Amino acid sequence: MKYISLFVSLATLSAKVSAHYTLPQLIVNGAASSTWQYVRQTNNWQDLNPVTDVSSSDVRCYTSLQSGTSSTMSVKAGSTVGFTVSGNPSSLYHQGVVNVYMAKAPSGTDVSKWDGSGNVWFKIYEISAKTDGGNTITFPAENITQVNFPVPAQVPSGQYLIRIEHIALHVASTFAGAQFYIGCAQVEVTNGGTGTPSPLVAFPGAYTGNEPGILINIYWPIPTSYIQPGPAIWPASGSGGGSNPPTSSSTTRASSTSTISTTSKASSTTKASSTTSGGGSTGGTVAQYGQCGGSGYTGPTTCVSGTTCTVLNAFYSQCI
Ligand SMILES: *[C@@H]1O[C@H](CO)[C@@H](O)[C@H](O)[C@H]1NC(C)=O
Ligand SMILES: [Cu+2]
Repeated sequence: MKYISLFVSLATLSAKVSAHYTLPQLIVNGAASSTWQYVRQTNNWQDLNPVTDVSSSDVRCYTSLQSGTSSTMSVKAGSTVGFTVSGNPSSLYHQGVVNVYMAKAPSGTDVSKWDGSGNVWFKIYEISAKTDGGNTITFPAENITQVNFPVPAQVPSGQYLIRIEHIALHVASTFAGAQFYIGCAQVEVTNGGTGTPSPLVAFPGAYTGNEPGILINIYWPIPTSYIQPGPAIWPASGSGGGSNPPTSSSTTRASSTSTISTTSKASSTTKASSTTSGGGSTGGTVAQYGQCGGSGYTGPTTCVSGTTCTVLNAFYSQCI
């Protein structure tokens, strides 16, 4: 009896000290795969620690100490896939936001032999924060045990990496305080469309760490708005005149059980304060929501017409 209670209190203590996690299982057709079957095993598979240096190559797939490859799963364009959370507890326990990116392996290159380098990543999904002008900030991804999202129907067929990141923001008020929990799955998209994904970003490269959605004190003063890090989602909702991807995805919040696909909390994840267009810069003009200034920034500073370069912090000005 003594033994058991000692064990329990130690377990409780360690859960508090290192409430970290991994994203080791791909969910396809509602079923979770084995751990690290289709998701490349990450460096933190045992210690569960996050990446905090956004300039490190590990911000891409977090596999620098691992073999870096896994098996490749077939998924239909337009279908819903997901990642499970594994940890202590097995949920996105920290307050933060989620982004999901895809990158197509160059033709002729097997995705299992590809590292995902270059300007190849486009964002397909996000779970942002919700704000109401300064009274509250809430994180719809908080405590969810899996992240489900559609593979856009417009994605061309072929082999891809799907990269999920959860950016935990509980200690993000100093530079490199934000914690990145990352996983990359290998998939073969079938029944694909004819879209041209954009904008394309690189990892590392997509973030400087000074973005107002990464370098942020979420507690005080309560942020009046939240700007989701990264480019706009592709395809932009309502664009193209073609078929739009499903806009609703289900998430599963942590509950007393950790089984997959029970107690699903449907959330329509409308992007309250997120970007739906622009995000990058073309030529000498910065698109809406792109960076246009800040300490250390050397890129273009002219905002596309209709937007104004606005200082958000000493390191980041944005066209809004
Ligand atoms: C998440 O879980 C923690 C710990 O159980 C709890 O304190 C918190 O209120 C939960 N948050 C949400 C949004 O469910
Ligand atoms: Cu943690």
